[in-house]
Amino acid sequence: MSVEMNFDGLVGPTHNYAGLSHGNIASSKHKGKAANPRAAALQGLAKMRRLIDLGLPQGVLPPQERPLVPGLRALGFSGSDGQVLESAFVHSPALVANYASASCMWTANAATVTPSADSADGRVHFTPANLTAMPHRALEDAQTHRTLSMIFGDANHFAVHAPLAHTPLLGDEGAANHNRLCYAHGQAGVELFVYGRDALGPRTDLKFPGRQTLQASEAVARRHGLSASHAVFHPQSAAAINAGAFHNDVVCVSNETVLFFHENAFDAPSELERAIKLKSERFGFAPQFIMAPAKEVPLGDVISSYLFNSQLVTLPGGAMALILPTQVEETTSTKAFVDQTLAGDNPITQAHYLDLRQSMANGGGPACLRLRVVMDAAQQAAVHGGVVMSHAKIDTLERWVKSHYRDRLAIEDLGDPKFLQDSRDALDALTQILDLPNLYDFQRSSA
Ligand code: SUG
Repeated sequence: MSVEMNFDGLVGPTHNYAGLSHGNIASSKHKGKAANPRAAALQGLAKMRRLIDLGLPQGVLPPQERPLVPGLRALGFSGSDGQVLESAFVHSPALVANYASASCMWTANAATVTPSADSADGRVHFTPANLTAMPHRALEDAQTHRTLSMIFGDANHFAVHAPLAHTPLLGDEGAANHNRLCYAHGQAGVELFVYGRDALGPRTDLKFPGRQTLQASEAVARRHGLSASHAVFHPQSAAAINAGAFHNDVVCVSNETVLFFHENAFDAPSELERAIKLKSERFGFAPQFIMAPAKEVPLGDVISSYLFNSQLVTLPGGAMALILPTQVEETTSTKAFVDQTLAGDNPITQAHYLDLRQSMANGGGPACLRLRVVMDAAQQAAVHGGVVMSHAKIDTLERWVKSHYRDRLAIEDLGDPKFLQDSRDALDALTQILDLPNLYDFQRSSA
């Protein structure tokens, strides 16, 4: 039987607020504030624990090596690793902030995933996202590719593609701009690719970057062996991007037959509904559209609370549940909409609110923190066991966080060689817990 497994990003020890993401309102608002990496990582682990308690399989993706000394060295800084970091920081704290971000925690941006029910060759396909739109995020894809290749290494079951080329033509933000609709996870379905910009089309009036391009979405679909009968391509609305919905998953989430979204998420939502309905007929299901009207739920409330950046999951008994950030409960319009949805004639019957404030302050809610991978039993058995979560493993990771992570991190700490060493010690210990030896550059170069 097929299940959907969420692979959450483990928050790295360098979690900080550098205000790096233009167009991400929370990131800009918290620029320069001190962060609490320890609380951030524990909040993320508490979410994983909650999902396990709800009966769902849960995996983890390890953080990347940051500060990324090889990246700084490639810019011409020299000396020991500590000297590279110090001299780069003297030159430009902002530059080091880009090479020190813990942004890979938002694993919805790690890759786009096509389950075997949709792909031409019956394997699960992954394309690591190149994240070219943001300088700090564009540093992630090489390690993401390596990490996914280690975890999903069995080529009989999985195909991990190389990331798309780093060109403005092919800006790819991964699963954050990808939704899937189907009767049940293991069955063939419709994959909805939402793009922010047509890189070959006329210039638009976007105030903030339209990160995902149509050309990247089309390339991913082709590589994954998705036939035209499975794929729908639709633009994000400029109104949503300009209001701060830098990824489509800030205004929309899907699960099985349900598309849950805001009225302003897409231009021409009725055209989108028509296109999905047409394709879903072939796969024998009727999609259900749950749209929040702008007059009841203002777009501003959606973006500050992250109502649609919820996880929408099917629990073992068949009930559908929303996993939401506490900000949704604290915002009158979004709380009312959730209550109305639970009482309405639709499959969503549960809402669970979680405190993810550390990640939320950088624009990352529950849905940003997870990569969904649908797998059958044989595919699940082929996943690298070290990253499969259990209560015992979460206990171990909590202890690891408590012994290695700081509870306060400010921008001025990022250039400190002692901080570099502490972060490496933490990651080195982590590779033992997750049984991923030599995952990081610093481990391979000192081997
Ligand atoms: O890419 N924030 C991330 C948030 C990503 C959220 N992911 C999804 N919506 N799926 C981003 O903008 C902020 C880092 C900083 O400012 O220091 C950051 O990268």
